Amino acid sequence: MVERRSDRRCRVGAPHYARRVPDETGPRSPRVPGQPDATTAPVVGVIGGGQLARMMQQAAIPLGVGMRLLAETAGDSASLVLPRTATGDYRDLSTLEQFAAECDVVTFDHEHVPTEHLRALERSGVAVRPGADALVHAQDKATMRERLTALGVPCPAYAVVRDGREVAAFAERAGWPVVLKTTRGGYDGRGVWVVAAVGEAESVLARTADMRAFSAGSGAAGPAARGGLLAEANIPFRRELAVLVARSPLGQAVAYPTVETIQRDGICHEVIAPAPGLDIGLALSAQHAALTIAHQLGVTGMLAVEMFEVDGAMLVNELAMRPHNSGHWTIEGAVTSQFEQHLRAVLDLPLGSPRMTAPYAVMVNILGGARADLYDGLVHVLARDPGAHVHLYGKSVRPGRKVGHVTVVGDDLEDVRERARHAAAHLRGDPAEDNTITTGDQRQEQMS
Ligand code: AIR
Repeated sequence: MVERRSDRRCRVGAPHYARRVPDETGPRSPRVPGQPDATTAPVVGVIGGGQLARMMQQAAIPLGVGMRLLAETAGDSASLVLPRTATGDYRDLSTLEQFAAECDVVTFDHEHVPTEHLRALERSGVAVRPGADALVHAQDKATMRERLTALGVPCPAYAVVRDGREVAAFAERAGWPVVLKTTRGGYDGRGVWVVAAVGEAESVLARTADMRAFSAGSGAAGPAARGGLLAEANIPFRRELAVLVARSPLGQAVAYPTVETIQRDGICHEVIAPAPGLDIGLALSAQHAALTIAHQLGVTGMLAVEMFEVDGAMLVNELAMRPHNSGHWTIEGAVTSQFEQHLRAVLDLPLGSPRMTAPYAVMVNILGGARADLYDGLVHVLARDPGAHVHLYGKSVRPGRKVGHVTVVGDDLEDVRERARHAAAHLRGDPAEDNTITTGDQRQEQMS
């Protein structure tokens, strides 16, 4: 049995905000590289070493909070900036147990850790945040749809389908095209297909047969989805919205302003905060829905709720329980960034203000493009716009991969948007891209 750090001195999750004091009688924690002897600050363990973990580390520094990483490789985006990085397989329970023993609380940079391993960690007393019972709703899309529907949260029509006949029966009521999604493991457009006929659906089912058989056998999928794909109605939305909320184990919760997200091929390209021209009633009901979901599901940490705006109402599309791309703007555009908020929430510290620091913030992703070395574009961008905030993730450039982002905040939305777009397009090596992204408002104008 591994002695856990939390056995020795952890008070994370105590229903108060007391500062921890070293236990005079108990064994003292060994000196940990990168953390002074004197501190009683907790150590947050993050599973996954991508850009989200990297930006969490950036937020841990001013709080004086320790962070350990379980990354896949020493070259991962966050491994490059964190001295206390373990490398290993997040699908291996003993690796997870050893890692958790060095941390006061365990959280995530992605949703791929097997649910049964999280439950095993919880049974042995590890503070997993968000907990497995909450996180499963972000891991398994069929489980999420069932639960949200039971809670009365508006969602697109859906069914779990295992063969062409079931897809056809679903299309009878929801219409073609149908959106097919793997229930687990997909992100950034991966694991999603839009099919217009039974034959196309059958070919997706055939291509995913091995993966579906594996998840049915391993128990990775929820009971509803075992061996199936999620079929959803293709929603003719006006635009996509997202709400980020944070909730602590104590139950304190805050909501960030409702934002517009602009996606292409399932990948987020741009985020505008707040969503321009959004009806105030709809903005508030979106925030209310996100807070209700966080409360009902018992989420701890950040929750991102992605939504479709349709005819003055909203439908929930996806959930994520970690800092999310729709909240990168908060680093400069809000009093408390989503990364700091996530750390505060998983440590059960008082939450910070989600208020914006300027009337508008626009974040544009840098997706892997023509330029192999992003640094080559930096001089131009920094010289052209001293107010632009550039974030490069240290990742190798692959086409379409999220390798950085730019945020600009200010009073004039058009100005802020143009500057963020230009900087991101130049960094990816494609200045011609500047004007190709349209917002929901512009799309509406073009259609009318
Ligand atoms: N991520 C997690 N879920 C969705 C996204 N985009 C972030 C995490 C993860 C990284 O993207 O930070 O570690 C993986 O990026 P990539 O480009 O290596 O697939």
